[in-house]
Amino acid sequence: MSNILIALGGNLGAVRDSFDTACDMLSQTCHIISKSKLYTTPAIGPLVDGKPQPDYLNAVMHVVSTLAPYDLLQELHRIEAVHDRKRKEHWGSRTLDLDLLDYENVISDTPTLMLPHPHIQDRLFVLLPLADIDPNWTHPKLGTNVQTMIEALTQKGQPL
Ligand code: PH2
Ligand code: MG
Ligand code: MG
Repeated sequence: MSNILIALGGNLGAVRDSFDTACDMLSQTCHIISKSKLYTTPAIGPLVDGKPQPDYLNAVMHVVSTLAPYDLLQELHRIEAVHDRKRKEHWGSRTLDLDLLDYENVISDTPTLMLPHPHIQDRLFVLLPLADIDPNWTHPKLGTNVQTMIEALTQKGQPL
């Protein structure tokens, strides 16, 4: 069994319901150990028709699974697709985004599998829910823990 961290996000449609059904689907291949609280967060990304995108709902969960990293990634993409996820604009609005944050501290830099997720340290919408799961989780590449990464972003004035 491998320890895995997954981020959930969405800002289109009934996002809470999408999170629930995504968890149900994920339970077929993963055992869910813990879930963070749900966070309402301002969208980071381009304006749509000159207006800010709707707020996101974000969460993080800890699961264990025997799926290999790439197979798990495929499964996350399949669950996104079932939720009508369209891959159009970079960082555009989306019904459901499932990001593989960490897989048993594996480091991988191939174009198809980036581990840990390259933006963990840049985004409070990932780090705050992650702190609910484990504030001492340490980034396998940077050697910095969640609490320290949150303090660095807060000092830079990143809104949440
Ligand atoms: N995800 C993005 C782009 N912008 N903004 C918020 N608040 N939350 C997200 O999950 C998010 C985002 C790309 O995946
Ligand atoms: Mg994402
Ligand atoms: Mg994604």
